[in-house]
Amino acid sequence: MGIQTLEQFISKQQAQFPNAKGEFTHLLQAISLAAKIVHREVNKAGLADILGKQGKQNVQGEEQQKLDVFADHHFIDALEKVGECCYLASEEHEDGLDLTKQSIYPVGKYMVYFDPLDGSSNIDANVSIGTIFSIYKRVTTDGPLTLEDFEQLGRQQVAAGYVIYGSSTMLVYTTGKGTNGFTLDPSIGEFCLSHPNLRIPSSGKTYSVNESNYNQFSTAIKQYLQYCKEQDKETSRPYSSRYIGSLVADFHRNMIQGGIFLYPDTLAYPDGKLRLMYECNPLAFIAEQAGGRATTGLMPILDIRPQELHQRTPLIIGSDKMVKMVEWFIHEYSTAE
Ligand code: P6P
Repeated sequence: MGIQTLEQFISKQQAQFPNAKGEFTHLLQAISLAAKIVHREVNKAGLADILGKQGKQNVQGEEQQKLDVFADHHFIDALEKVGECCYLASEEHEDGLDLTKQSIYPVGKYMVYFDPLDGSSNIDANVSIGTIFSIYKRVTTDGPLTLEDFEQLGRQQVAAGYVIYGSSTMLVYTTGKGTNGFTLDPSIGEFCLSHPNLRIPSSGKTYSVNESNYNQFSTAIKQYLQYCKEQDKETSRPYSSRYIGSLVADFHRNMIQGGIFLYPDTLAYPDGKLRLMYECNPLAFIAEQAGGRATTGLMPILDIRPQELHQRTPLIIGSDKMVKMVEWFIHEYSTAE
């Protein structure tokens, strides 16, 4: 089967909806454009003076790398100009952008939450980094956005995806009909279908967690990590430990090879470190659509009722059987405690 570009793939998907007006197609094209622009800068970051700190802190209080700012600017620019969005929320900004109130461009029905460049503290170390995006349709039909629009569950996402800027740049996304992966061919400037109908293997041989937090974990999580290290041929244990410290890179590895990623609550992050709206919900939607599983340990990530834009949640995500095993440990030890 010859090359199928992202544009061709999206058009084929749109053809299944006779009364589709192409709004969603335009939205994905805008995301693809911004991803290509970020790809270009990430791939020459070592050369340009773009490396190093911008000297400003973002709302997370983290040193803001210039590439962060660059990526944030280009995703906002592309998403505002496409005229299909009514709300844009970025990890880099305290408040979302309500386009129904302030845009010189046409306003549409899509709400986009995104982390423009996650793992950016790894840029100087040339470690893979990524963009994560989550797309909802507004619930209200027009006028100002209301709580009903902002409180939508992760299960109500119409699409979610990530871009991983690694040895190759890939765009992986779902619209609720399975998960597909596209690899950027820089020689033609197109994302080409490379991983049709991605499925996370139901089990894997690696676990991914920042073990330096071990002493802060619950008994259940500690017991699960011991379980990972035990010798058991039948379940390919002991698992290998793989932790890149870049969420998209750790998640993508598990998408391809199977495995589990855990960022449980710790003393430093009692609600977990990772963000619900633009990290955990999109990855949970992608994982479930690929046959995987995503939980806080007590409930599915996609069923959390959002309260505020930058809220955090514990995250356990990856191969279905491995995530279920952690849930079993949590159930066993919570009834015991
Ligand atoms: P820790 C990167 O800063 C990030 O937000 C995610 O990409 C990554 O999974 C996590 O934090 C790493 O956190 O505490 O293990 O360094």
